[in-house]
Amino acid sequence: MIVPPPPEPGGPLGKALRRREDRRLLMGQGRFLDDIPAPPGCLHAVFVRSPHPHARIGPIDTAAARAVPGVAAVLTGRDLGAIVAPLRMAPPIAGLLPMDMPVLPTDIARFVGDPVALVLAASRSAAEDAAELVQVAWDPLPAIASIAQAKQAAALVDPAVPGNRVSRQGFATPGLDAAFARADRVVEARFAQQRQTHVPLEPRGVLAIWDAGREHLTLRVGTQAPHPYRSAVASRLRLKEFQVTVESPEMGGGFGQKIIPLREDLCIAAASRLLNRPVRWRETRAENLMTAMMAREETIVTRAAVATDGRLLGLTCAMEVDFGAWSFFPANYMARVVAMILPGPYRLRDYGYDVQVWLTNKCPSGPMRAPMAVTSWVMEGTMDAVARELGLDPLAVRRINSIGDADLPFTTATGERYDALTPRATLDAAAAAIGYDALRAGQAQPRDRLLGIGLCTVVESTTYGSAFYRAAGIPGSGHEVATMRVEPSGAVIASCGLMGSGQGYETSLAQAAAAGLGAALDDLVIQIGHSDIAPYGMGSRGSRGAAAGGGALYMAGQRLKAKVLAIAAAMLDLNSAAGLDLRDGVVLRLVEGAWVETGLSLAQVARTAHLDPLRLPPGMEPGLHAVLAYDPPAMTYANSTHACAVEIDPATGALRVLRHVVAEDCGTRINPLIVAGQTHGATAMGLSGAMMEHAAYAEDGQAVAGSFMDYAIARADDLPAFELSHHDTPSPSTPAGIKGMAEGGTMGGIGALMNAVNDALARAGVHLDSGPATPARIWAALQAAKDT
Ligand code: MCN
Repeated sequence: MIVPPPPEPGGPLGKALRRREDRRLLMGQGRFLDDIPAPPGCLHAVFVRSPHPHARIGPIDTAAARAVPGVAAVLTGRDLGAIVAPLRMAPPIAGLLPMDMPVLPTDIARFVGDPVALVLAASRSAAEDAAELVQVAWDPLPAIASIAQAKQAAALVDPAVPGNRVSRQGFATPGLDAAFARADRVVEARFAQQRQTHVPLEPRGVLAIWDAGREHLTLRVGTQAPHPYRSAVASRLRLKEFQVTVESPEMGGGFGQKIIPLREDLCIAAASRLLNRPVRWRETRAENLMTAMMAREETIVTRAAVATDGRLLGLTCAMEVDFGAWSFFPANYMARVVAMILPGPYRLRDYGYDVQVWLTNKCPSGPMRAPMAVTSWVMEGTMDAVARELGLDPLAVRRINSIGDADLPFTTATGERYDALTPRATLDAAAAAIGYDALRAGQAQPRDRLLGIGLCTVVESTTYGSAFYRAAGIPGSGHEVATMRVEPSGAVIASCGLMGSGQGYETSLAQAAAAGLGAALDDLVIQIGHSDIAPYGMGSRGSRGAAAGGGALYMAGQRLKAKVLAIAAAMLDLNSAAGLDLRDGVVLRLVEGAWVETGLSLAQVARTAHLDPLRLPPGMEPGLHAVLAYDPPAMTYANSTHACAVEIDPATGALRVLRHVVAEDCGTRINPLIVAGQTHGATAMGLSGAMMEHAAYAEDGQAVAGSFMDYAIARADDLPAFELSHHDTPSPSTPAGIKGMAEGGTMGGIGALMNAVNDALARAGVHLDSGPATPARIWAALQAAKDT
């Protein structure tokens, strides 16, 4: 596909406009799921869940629950299994073991919170009361609570997965052994990231309305991907897609948790159909923390072959991932990401990895903002380990290895192609902005607090075109479809298959669409989040929204603009549209090198297109609309460098982030204010995860973080004011040069924070190779060093 050149300056692209949606959100006028009144006859749903990490499910006695006034039904897996097919968790990929996940298990519960029954009542309180009366004859089984236990295989999490290992994938360049043979030193480093969960401000929920007369199901549900969600519901409920409408109201965060329907959604949809009543479910915070979806529990050991000057000759990475009881994305995705992202911004020619994915009796895992967010910490922590071992400065080690302009285009050891990447520039900018040299000098002064500086350069995969899925062996497409209609008044309605959970799409996508068409922003609206209004699209994930969705809208606008100008030429009695342009809704003409107004507007052209078609050029279709599908390149990479300064009180382990600088490059920024907001949010998520979040389990597999008293997330006063700078290096291979950026902050935040903590602790001869970096864990590490 030929990618059009970047737009002319002065258009809507690149304007730091305030978000259109914020007015209603800040005024309390947003319409979230709970703001939608319950339809007449609506039932409220509460799930009965397993208190055991692993247990055989005996008979379920629902009599007492059914006797509670207001209770309409108590359903189990036997009732629902008849009308909902199980979720197929691992696609049929060679080397991967497929696993079927029943909507409600009837035989074995695999983790604390596994749902086993569904109570439906006229009120939420009646459903809650009744749920407590459901009697399940549990027969507890030995639980697998860690990878170490999974390896012993005293019990199997899934009978279809012998040895509890769901996948193992490896790779090595042919020159890897030689690289290690010629190394002056081999530096080993270990990284263990703790299990975390997404914590959207608004937990999950769904309102299902089955219309028996029309045999049609309407689901009002916050989803990042309305069409794939609808397809999954339709196929699991054995309906046709035109029998299901998915309407996403405003969404209070998703972070990867709200892409596909999870089991609860399917149960609610099925219950509505079965009982022919509207059914509403609202997840509690405890359910969201313990049972929705988790991520990030990974342990990695790297071995770096280096020369004494710090040059990286080769690297191996052995990763073990604890997936919990199921995974909502293919296990081979892990290895793909380690291949794709982990080598990051360095000239690493020889690389090998071994990725093993294990099942345990914990909450299932799935996509969470920044796939394998740990990779940047791993690579950048390895650079720090190399610097420590060789007595070199960490910044110098990065500079000597960093991919510079002269290296581009660069093909990584695993075949990824970097074109417009600026890691060297962002590294220098972040180091300068934080005052790296002055901080290092300050570290050498006597002080009662330990001062640490952490650097982390991120190469962020964005766009995920279809070629990515083909190459990775993962079913799926990366294209996005945009539609654009200009109504007779000149009002423009544009749409695509994305759905925002806080990204400000109504503003940024409007900017992309208006820039392509040349419409005035105020005349254009983005309509998304409705399966029957928006064209089928892949949804919001993997930082693809700006490039794939924004790109499709931009190109649809350009396609429509060509028609607008052809009509304008006919209206102006010109032979061709050459020398005409549409900007800000006004048709301009190039006269002696200057653009002058023709007196025609988009509205006049639109009126002619719709209502006076005989004035159109011969053979032209009436109306003014365009549909365009855009499949972006396999991958477009953005980059950024985070620099973080922290202070640790050695007496208490208290950690304070003094400053956090981000220098980033996501190509052409559609809306710099939104990019800044996304960087803030993503970085906050990374820092929060590194400092305190922990979806903890006890050794027996019991979930122990079920409220915000146990699961800490950073508050504003835990975080510094972020200091941002930008390098706008347009991508040569996307419309208008746009790259995505929404996840890099999370990766950089984790890496920079952990590296800063370890830089500070190194003053006391201590190293923390596992998260979270809580005061208690920092203090314990300092104490242990003192005691030895
Ligand atoms: N943008 C821009 N110019 C660019 C790149 C991005 O103006 N060059 C804008 C985009 O137009 C979009 C936003 O920044 O409004 C993010 O764009 P992009 O990086 O393409 O990411 P996506 O649109 O694909 O969003 C998904 C991404 C992911 S994967 C998660 S998870 C996530 C996230 O975005 N979850 C979020 N950001 C979130 N923000 C909020 N508030 N809540 C979530 O749940």
